[in-house]
Amino acid sequence: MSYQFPPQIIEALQQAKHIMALTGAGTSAESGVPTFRDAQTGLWAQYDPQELATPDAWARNPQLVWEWYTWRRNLVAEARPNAGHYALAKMAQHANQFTLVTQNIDNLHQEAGSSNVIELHGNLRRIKGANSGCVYPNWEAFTGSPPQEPVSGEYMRPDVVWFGEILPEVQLLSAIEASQACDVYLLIGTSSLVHPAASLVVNALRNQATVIEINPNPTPITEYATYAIPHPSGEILPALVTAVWG
Ligand code: BV8
Repeated sequence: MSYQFPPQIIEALQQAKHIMALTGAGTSAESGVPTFRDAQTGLWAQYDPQELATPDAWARNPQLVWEWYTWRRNLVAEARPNAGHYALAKMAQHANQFTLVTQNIDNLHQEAGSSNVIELHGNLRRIKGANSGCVYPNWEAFTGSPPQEPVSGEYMRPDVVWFGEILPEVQLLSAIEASQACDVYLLIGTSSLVHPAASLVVNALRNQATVIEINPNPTPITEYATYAIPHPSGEILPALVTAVWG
């Protein structure tokens, strides 16, 4: 990796009172999990994720949506955390205060050892009653496409936030609080196109926090970031943790 960290980045992280990290699908790209911007592969090439990840798609064709998520779950089940996930878990041990907020639903931060992960968009490992919202920790216990809750007969759905659905209140409020309190905001592997997650950085910018974007491609935030590091997070994050904390 040819990137040299400006000394100001090292200093900002060493002196940070509260580091917040917001991660997106790019953080899992090096684990082989396709991002939303990647073209869907194979069977799903003809579908647009933003069409399938919606209550309307579920109402129209719950079986298709369930099978799409089963395909994604199997894809994620084969994925392992990459060096970027492990680096964020390590950063949390060094930082005075560290808040990890993710838009991802692949559970890879938890598998890398991160705790207290704030999941803004849910988690593909869990399913919930489509009407009751009653959450079940694993979907293997159920059969059917989509499965039905044995007693009530209600359909089960993935415990994720679809487009047009409100985000879980506690998680969103925690993320907002951290974005307002942090003095370093890491924006990692996200196109910053999906709201309200994408607008959290505005709170950090408003408070003159040091905003560090890690993304090989430019985003709508790049020009406002204090530093933009155009490299993959799986490479940069371990190098950054070593450069800052040895
Ligand atoms: C809501 C779970 C309100 C499901 C997801 C305000 C302004 C504008 C629009 C809206 C707004 N408020 C609401 C909206 C509408 C909508 C929205 O934002 N639409 C966008 C498309 C314009 N938002 C919503 O609907 C949200 N709900 O606000 O409700 C409301 C109010 C009242 C009543 C009802 C509702 C809900 C949004 C959550 C949707 N669910 N996921 C599932 O996954 O199936 S979002 C989903 O897409 C992901 O979770 C993720 O968040 C998003 C994709 O974004 P990224 O993670 O950034 O991934 P992406 O592929 O886009 O980019 C990857 C990046 O990684 C790229 O930049 C790439 O360069 C980079 N990269 C690649 N490789 C690497 C890398 N970076 C580093 N290292 C690498 N190796």
